[in-house]
Amino acid sequence: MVFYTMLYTGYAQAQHRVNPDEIKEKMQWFADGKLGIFIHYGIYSVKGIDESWSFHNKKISYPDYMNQLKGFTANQYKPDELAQLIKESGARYAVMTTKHHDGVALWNSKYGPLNVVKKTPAEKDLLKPLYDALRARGIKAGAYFSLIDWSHADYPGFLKDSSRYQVNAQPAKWAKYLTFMNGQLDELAKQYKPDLWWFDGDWEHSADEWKASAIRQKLLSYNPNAIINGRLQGFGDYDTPEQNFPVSRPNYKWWELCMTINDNWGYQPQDTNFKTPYEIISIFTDAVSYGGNLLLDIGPKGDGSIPPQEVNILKELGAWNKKNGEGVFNTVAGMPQGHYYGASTLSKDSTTVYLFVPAKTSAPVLVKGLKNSIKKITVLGSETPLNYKIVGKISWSAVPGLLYIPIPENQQDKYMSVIKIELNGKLDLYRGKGGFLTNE
Ligand code: H79
Repeated sequence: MVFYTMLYTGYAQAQHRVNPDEIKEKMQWFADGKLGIFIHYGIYSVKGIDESWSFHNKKISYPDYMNQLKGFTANQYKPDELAQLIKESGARYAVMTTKHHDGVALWNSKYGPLNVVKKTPAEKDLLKPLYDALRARGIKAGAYFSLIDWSHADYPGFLKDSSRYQVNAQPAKWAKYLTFMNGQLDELAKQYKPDLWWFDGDWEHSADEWKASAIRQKLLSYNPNAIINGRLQGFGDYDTPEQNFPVSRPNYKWWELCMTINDNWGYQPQDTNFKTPYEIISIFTDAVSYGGNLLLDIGPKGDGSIPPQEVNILKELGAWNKKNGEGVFNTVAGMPQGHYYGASTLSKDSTTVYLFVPAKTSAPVLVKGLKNSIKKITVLGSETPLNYKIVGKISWSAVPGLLYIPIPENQQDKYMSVIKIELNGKLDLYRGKGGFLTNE
């Protein structure tokens, strides 16, 4: 058994087996959507402890963990209100935990007894009404599904320092687990038709062991347009950095940062370390400027209500998106580093650049190496054209001058202003080193 007591740095993602050219059409809504809301809801919210990991890491006994089943009422779970809040946040998709590593299914699975309909006072399917409410609002519906099921007698892993068996020693037992797991996936595919599958826990087994390729094929046979996240040992469609913000741009064409709104995925009452709206907006715009999405997580309480701090953040984010969304949704990654010290995006036809400017700034914003002439500069939320100045342009050289844009204080956003630069023609950048000729 391996223990991860040191900083774990070797969690390499399996090599992508999917050719981006073959999936680019179905990926378009995801590429345009930019913002998703992740929902971690499960029995762990009753005591407010780590989802599944608390018993796995032996912070609580397995029976005590499972005792939460008795307290899971979901009597304040209001899927319509939740979907409305998600809509208001500006998110284009939502991903709901259908089953975490603890194996507790949130729908009435006929595979095994461990689900909230059969085993908790909630006694209802939590997925159907949410998916319906999301779709009624034009929001894509995603299903988080843990490949790991530490509760299942046929699953090898259990506690951090004890497992039930080794796959190669008992292949028949493993095959039984896969049959169970695939049965649940069939149920989800047929009953809820997820637009997106968000797998988790693939690191416990190889692609061959999971039969990852067959899972992909099966899910696509139900819905060829379903998107599959990158946690299927190479058989997914996009990369999924978790919590850690990428400082250099991820390699794969599509990626999504999943991040908690405070420090935990599920509801934990002692965790009040909420990110501020400004922090969320700056993380969001930074991800988008690198061509990625943000999947922002919320954790409903055991009764299903949403903590007020989370409601507030989603509403603030929504208000910001309403005013500034033009610079984010349906855009593409921004200028390469070196032209502007901050996040930027481009319109799809690359005739407009959007710059993200943290509030409050008194100094003019600087853009370097912009060869295009400028049609107009505005701040989103206002029609008034901004004045700007081009500094250091040498008349006989093709090297562009420096563009300085002062932003009037009364036009600045309280969190993040978006400066819209409309160009004549498609963005054309000078990438040289300052020589007299443009290629130097
Ligand atoms: O559902 C949430 C978390 O419960 C789950 N994913 C999000 C969305 C999650 N928690 N931790 N992780 C995923 C990553 C776990 C990494 C580790 Fe390991 C498992 C560190 C040590 C054991 C993987 C395997 C990395 C090193 C070995």
